[in-house]
Amino acid sequence: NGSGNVGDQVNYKITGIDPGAGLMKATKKAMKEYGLTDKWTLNEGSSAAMTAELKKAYEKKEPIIVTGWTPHWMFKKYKLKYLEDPKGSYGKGESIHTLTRKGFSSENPGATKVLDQFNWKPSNMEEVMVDIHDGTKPADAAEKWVKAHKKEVAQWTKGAPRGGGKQVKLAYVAWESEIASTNVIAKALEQQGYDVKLTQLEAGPMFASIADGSSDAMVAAWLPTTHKDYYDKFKGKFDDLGPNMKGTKLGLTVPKYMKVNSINDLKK
Ligand code: PBE
Repeated sequence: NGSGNVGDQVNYKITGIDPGAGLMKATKKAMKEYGLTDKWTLNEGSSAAMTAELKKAYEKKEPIIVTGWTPHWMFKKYKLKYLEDPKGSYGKGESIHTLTRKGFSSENPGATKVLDQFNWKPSNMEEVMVDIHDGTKPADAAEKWVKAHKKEVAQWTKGAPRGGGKQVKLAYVAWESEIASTNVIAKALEQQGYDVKLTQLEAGPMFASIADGSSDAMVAAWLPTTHKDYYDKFKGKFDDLGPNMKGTKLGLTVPKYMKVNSINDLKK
């Protein structure tokens, strides 16, 4: 497919996502560290626009480089690979943490308990993501998952009192992974009798809304690297309930039909 080096093939373009994503920051860092500076550009957009471009290229077997992460449905639907990152620009494997606003744990100990016990695997999240990608509404996909995984959900709600209609305001970003996780924990809380409200925000405002108390909780803090800036900026203004998932990954992603294997090779 195509001639010349990889840069020429993709017009020196990397298809990114929303500018607030930690993945965009990591990609800018990677581009510096691997010397992809002069001709290369990182396009900003959204994760939905990124996957639309990927689909278009993939169907025509055209070369494309996107910013990718795991868990994501795209690794289930397409044959993709991460470019090797020998310099470690994208950091190591991470965890996704649950954060709550200050004061929430004493005002709503029941919901806090559920949020604290919320914990699942990348493969679980991928199931929900694939279902949503296949056309199921996020709330319906979440309900389906919760119904089919009573054992897991029982562990999250174990020992937590009924909600009695108490409100829980969850903030999230429209990343496919976070659409899935936020809808699933929302269903688990609703099942427990809480009145859950979802607010979609950009990444910075999501962290800010926990810090200023306008949201109660989020299940979308990728740590220690991806959201380090946001985490450090608001440190002391939220409670960190710890990981709800381990084993995530970020990096430059290409279809397997491309010959390139390492970010190092993009310079050639
Ligand atoms: N993501 C998905 C986010 C965190 C969750 C990898 C796109 C980010 O880069 O900030």
